[in-house]
Amino acid sequence: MATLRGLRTTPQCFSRAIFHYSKGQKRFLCLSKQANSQLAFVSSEYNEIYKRSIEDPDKFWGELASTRLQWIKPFTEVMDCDMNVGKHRWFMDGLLNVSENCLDRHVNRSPESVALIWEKDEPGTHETVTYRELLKMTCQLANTLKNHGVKKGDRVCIYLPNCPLAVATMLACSRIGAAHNVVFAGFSAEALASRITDAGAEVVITADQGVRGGKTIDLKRTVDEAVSKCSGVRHVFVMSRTGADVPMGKKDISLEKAMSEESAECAVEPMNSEDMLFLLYTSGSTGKPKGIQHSQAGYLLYTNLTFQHVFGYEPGDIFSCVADIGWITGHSYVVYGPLSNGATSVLFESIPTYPDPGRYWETVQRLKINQFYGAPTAIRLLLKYEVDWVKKYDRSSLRVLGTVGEPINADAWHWYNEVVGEKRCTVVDTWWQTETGGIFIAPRPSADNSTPKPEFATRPFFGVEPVLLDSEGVELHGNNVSGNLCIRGSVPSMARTVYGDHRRYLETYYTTFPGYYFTGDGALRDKDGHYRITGRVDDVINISGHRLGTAEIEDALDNHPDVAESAVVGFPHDIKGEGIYAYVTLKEHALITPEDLRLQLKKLVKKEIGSFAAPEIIQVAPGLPKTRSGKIMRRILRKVAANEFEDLGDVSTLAEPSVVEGIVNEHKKLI
Ligand code: 6R9
Repeated sequence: MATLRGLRTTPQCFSRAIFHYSKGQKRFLCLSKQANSQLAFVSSEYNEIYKRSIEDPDKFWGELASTRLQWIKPFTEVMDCDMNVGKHRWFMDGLLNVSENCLDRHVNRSPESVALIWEKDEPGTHETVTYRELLKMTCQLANTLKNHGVKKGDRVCIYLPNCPLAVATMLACSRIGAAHNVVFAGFSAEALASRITDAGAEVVITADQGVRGGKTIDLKRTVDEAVSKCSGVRHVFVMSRTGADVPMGKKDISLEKAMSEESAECAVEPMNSEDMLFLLYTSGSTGKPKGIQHSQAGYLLYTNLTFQHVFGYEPGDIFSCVADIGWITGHSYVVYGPLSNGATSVLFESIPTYPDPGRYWETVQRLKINQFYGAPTAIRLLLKYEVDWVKKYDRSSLRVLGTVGEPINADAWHWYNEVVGEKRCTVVDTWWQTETGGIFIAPRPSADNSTPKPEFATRPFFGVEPVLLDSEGVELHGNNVSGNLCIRGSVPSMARTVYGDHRRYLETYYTTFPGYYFTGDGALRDKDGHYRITGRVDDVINISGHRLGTAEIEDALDNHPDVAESAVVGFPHDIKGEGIYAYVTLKEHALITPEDLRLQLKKLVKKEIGSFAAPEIIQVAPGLPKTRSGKIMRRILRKVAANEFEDLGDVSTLAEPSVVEGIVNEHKKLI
C-alpha cells in the first residue's frame, strides 16, 4: 500500500484511510507508520475529508459506523438531529454491545495482546492484562452484577482507583446494558452521596483503600458514610486493593469472592444505539453537578476514531493517558477509545511527583510509551523542577505528546515540546468537554508542514463545525475574530441529556444561542483559521471596556522565568468596573523579592498586552486552589480578591483545601 506522503491518488483513498475495518483490512488502508506518526493527514487531505464530513455527515458517519463498529443488527438510518432542540439521534434501530466491541472482537483475533498496563502507585511496578484476561474479568463481573439484580437500564456507581478491575466494571456494565456512573475516588462522601442519589444507583462498587503518591485513602470508609445517606443502595461490592481490614456491613460483599463463583462467560445484551451508556457528573464548580448522559454507538464510534487519528496510534504502540477514569478523559482515552481499537492502554494510578518529579518519564522509559496524554497543570508543576528529572530517562519511544483540560500556556507548551519531546514529537493540545464525549479540536489529524502553534488547539476534528458568535448571537465570519465558541450541527458523541433534567440540559447548552450547542468557552480564530481556546467565557474580565481573557494575562505572567503558575481574576473596581488580581506561584529556586517580581510582572504584561492589562494586585501565593482534576477554582480566587473570604463556598472538592487559608492570609497582608 502506498504511503501517505508518496501517495498521489484520489481523495477517496485518503478518506478510506480512516476506515479501520473496511473490507477485512484491520488497519489503515493508506497510512504508513512514518506518515501517520509524523504527519498524519497533510493539510490538503485533511481539508478534503473535513469538507465531506461537514457537507454530508450522513454518508461520512454512516460509512464509518458500519465499518469501524461491530453490529448485532445494522442501523437503518444514520442521523435524526435538530440543534434547535438539542436533539441528537444517531444510527437508529441499530443494535450493538460496547463491551463486545472493546473485548470479544479483539480476543477472537489476538487474545494475548495486552489491553492494559497497570502502572501501580508503588514506583517501578506494573502489571499487564491481556484482552483474554480482561474479557474473563468483565464476564465474571457482569455475571456478579446480574446475579445481584442489576438489569439493563440500571445505574451502577463506581468509586474505584485506576486499576484493571475498575475498567472491567465499566465494561461489565456495558455488557449487561447497565449504565455506569464513575465517581472520581477522591470526592468526599457528600459529593459521592449526591451523585448516587441523583443517578438512583442501587449498587456501588468500591475498594478497601486507594493508594496515591504513597498515601492510602480510605475509600470504603467514604462509601460507608455516603451510603448511610442513600437508602436506595442495596449492595456495595468491595475490591481489595491494599488488603486493609475494613469493616463489612450487611450490604457489603467481597468483589473478588463473588466474582470467583461466577462463570467466565457472559452473553452480551444487545443495546440500541441510543440507549444510555454512562452518566458522568460534571465538576460541581457551578451549581449542583449535572449527570451528563452519553449514548452507546455515537460515543463509541467517535472515541474510537479520534483515538486513532488524534494520537496517530499504530498497532503495537503503547498509549498512556494519565487521567483518572473518574473523568471524561479517562473514560474516552483510557478505556473506550483505546480498547475499541484493540490498543494497549496504560492505567496510571499514581501522581506526577511520586516518588519524585521524574515519575512520568521513568514510566515512559520502562513501559516504552509512544503517546503520552496529560494535563497542563501537571506540566506546569513539573517545569518547576530541574530538567534533569526529565533528561535522565530515555524518552526516545515518544512520538505524540497530548494535553487536555485547560489552556496550555506558551511556557508549558514549550517545555513539553522542547524538554520532554526534544522537539521531535507532535504536541497535540486537544480541546473538548465532558459534554462532547471526545476530542473536538486538535492539531491532529490536520497537521501540515507549518510550524507548530503553541497554545492553539488548532483545527476541528472531522465532522465538527465550530462557530464563533458575539454576545448577541451573531456569527462572526472570517478570520482574526474572537467570540463564544459554539458548535453547529450534531456530532455522534454529543451528550444526549442531563440525567433526569432535560430542561437544564436545554437551558445550559441550547438556549443561549438558539440553533447551536454553546460550549461555555471563548475562542479566537486566527489569520490561518486556527482556534485558540481563551478560557471559559465566565472568566472574561472587562477592564474599562476592554475585554480580556484571563488566560491571556496569565500567559504573559507565565513568561516570567521565576513564575511557575498564575491565575487571574477580576475584582470590583470603582473606576474601571473590574480590576485585575493576579495570583502567582514561584518556581522552586526563585530568589526574587516579591517587590521586584511585582514590578517586573506589571512591565511584562504591559509589554505583552498593553497597559490596561497590567494587574493592580499581584499576590505571590503559596499554591493555587485546584479541583482534584487539576482545574483552578477561580470562584474561590474571585471571592478572596473581592474580600469576600467569609463565604468561600464549598472547598471540599479541592485537592488541597489548606491552600485557601494561605491565600487569604497573603491577601490580608496586601490590602
Ligand atoms: C476534556 C475535559 C471541559 C473544559 C472546557 C474548557 C477546558 C479542556 C482544553 C480546555 C483549553 C484545551 N478545556 N481542554 N481549555 N484548551 N485543550 O477537560 O472535559 O472536564 O468537561 O472540561 O475544560 O474550558 O470547556 P471537562
